[in-house]
Amino acid sequence: MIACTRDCYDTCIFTPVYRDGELIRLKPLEGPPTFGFTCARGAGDVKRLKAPNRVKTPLLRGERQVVEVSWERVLREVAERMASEEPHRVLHIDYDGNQGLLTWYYPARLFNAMGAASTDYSICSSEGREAIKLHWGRAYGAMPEDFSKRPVIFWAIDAAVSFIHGWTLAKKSGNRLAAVDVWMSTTMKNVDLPILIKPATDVVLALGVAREIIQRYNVEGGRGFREFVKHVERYTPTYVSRETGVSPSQLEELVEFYLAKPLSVIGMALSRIENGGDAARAISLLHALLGDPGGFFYSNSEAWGIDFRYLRGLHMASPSRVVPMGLVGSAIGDFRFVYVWNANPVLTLPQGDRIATAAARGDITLVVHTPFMDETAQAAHLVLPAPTYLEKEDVVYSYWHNYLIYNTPVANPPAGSRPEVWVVAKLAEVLGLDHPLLREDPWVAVEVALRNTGITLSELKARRVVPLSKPNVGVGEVEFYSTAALERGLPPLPQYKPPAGRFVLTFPPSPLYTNSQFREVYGEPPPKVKMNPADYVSRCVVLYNEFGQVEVEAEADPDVPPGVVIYVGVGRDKLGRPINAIVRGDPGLYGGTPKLYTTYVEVAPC
Ligand SMILES: Nc1nc2c(c(=O)[nH]1)N[C@H]1C(S)=C(S)[C@@H](COP(=O)(O)OP(=O)(O)OC[C@H]3O[C@@H](n4cnc5c(=O)[nH]c(N)nc54)[C@H](O)[C@@H]3O)O[C@H]1N2
Ligand SMILES: Nc1nc2c(c(=O)[nH]1)N[C@H]1C(S)=C(S)[C@@H](COP(=O)(O)OP(=O)(O)OC[C@H]3O[C@@H](n4cnc5c(=O)[nH]c(N)nc54)[C@H](O)[C@@H]3O)O[C@H]1N2
Ligand code: SF4
Ligand SMILES: [Mo]
Repeated sequence: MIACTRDCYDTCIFTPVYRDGELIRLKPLEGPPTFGFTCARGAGDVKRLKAPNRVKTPLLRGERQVVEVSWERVLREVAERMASEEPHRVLHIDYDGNQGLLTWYYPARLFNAMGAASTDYSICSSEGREAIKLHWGRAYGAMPEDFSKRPVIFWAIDAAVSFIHGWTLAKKSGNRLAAVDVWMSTTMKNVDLPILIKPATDVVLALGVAREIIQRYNVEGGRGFREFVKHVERYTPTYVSRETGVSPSQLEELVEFYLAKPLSVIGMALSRIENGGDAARAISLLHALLGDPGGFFYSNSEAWGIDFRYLRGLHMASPSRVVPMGLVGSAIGDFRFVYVWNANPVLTLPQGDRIATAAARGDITLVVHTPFMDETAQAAHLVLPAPTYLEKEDVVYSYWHNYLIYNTPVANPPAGSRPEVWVVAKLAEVLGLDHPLLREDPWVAVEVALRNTGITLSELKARRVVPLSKPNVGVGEVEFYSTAALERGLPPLPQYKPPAGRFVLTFPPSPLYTNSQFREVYGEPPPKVKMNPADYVSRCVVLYNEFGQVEVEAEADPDVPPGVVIYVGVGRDKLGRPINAIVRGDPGLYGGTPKLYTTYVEVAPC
């Protein structure tokens, strides 16, 4: 069995199917957590192995052309250029292209051991996680089985597209479903109670619901309850309706929905939305009011006890500088050497295009370790070929379900490719870097990182798929008024700052891609936005703001309310420029995530 390592709630488990010794298909596990079905990417994975954009040998960009070189040569080049820069001018950018413990986490040890600069890993979900923790001390919560036991509300998540197993469990249960979104997404169209909300105003709606619950439900209170009651006083139905666009009668329906003790799926997207950390806090507190501390789900990545810091070597070494991911593009001038693995920052980070520009100008040396020739690899001076998850050994966890999986290769990697742990060990050797972090074998590091999970590595290797024990979230105290926040100089109660801007550009997921992956199978996402018919000005529009401009096709779509501009997926404009050239990078207050889903733009005909 093997688990999909993509950045996805579901972490599907498959049995490989072979014909004449060759992998032809991945068969989804019939039981939990995969229930016999998967997504378009899971179904297309095998095709991707031999895609024309696979990187098969190390590449060196010369003056005029890209040439294939040996590993020995490429490692020497990387090491020489890296060693010639001061550590704080060396930046590593890695994210969740593959969620394996060895692929993603362990390799950071090389850079931490040398005191290089790191990002803060904030691009996706840290804002909401840190925000919820201010009240609960944890951000994890409900488990897969809870999805079929009670009504479910999908708040700021198009689960029918991005979280197909959670969505299907809820849908098949026959329980009532609700959703809160800024447009009529697939999820919104398929729930009993769809609540269309103005962008970035979710915290107001949640506090408005809180006010109503307090007035008619026998709330027992808890630490800081009185301050909270006072705080929500001003979130009257009239105020809620004015700010959010949700009518008092819809608010009433939502209150009724909450009184039935639903499960709240707090979309990680709230991390990327203005006031979104505050919204996540407020939604989680509704479950405190209802006396139901296990009633919300955000991300369970920290529920299993895996020591990610240990894998990265942060128990023993620290980066010389930490850059918020949203500011990497604008701060690229501070660096001279950038090493990327497991991410495609030129396309996926705010103003990530500046990384490519800096590389083209020779301001930085850019090195990329990847299985695929993505935008970042195309901009790189040195490209190192990596095996995909189907071609290497790893340990995989999920941020939703509690299965831990030992992956072993089900296909042969390109002969010239090397896994991440091999590359960092070799680089340490060529650099002459002798550090205890790098002397520890990667598998020993995994063994130690799993010590608090209740399972040993040898047990995992023998059983291959192991359900980890679930934390008891039914107990433990909540702080309505967060003293943890006060200590950090943060607002103790969820705050609201009215959004400002005529048009908000936002990004729902596409069923065909995971972030920037799978374009070799399904083609490029169309460079197109959807807008309300009343906002439609032309078939081709320029979206612009203080960061720059992009040119895209426009489509009038009544599913999109006025003022909202929808770009599906993570892609480029008509001229090939990353859409992210114009998204916001300013970090969120709690966990640093940039508010890219609330990007203010102006719209003009081309
Ligand atoms: N098919 C597919 N699945 C994926 C991914 C993918 O790219 N494709 N990406 C994976 C990754 S990396 C992640 S982090 C998760 C993403 O999952 P999440 O981040 O949890 O949410 P999404 O499903 O992307 O949907 C975000 C929704 O937020 C809505 N939205 C935008 N602004 C606002 C607002 O102000 N308020 C409210 N209420 N809603 C708003 C958007 O319209 C969209 O429908 O999915 C993972 N799964
Ligand atoms: N405009 C816009 N921007 C977004 C988003 C959005 O919705 N809209 N979503 C944001 C979110 S939620 C996230 S999580 C980020 C995701 O940002 P990224 O993590 O950068 O996105 P991915 O496309 O998942 O990563 C793809 C890259 O991972 C690498 N990769 C895959 N498997 C492996 C492997 O086994 N080994 C190595 N070495 N490399 C591998 C490949 O180079 C591939 O190109 O993007 C963010 N940016
Ligand atoms: S991308 Fe998500 S739904 Fe698709 S195969 Fe991977 S884990 Fe499953
Ligand atoms: Mo993400």
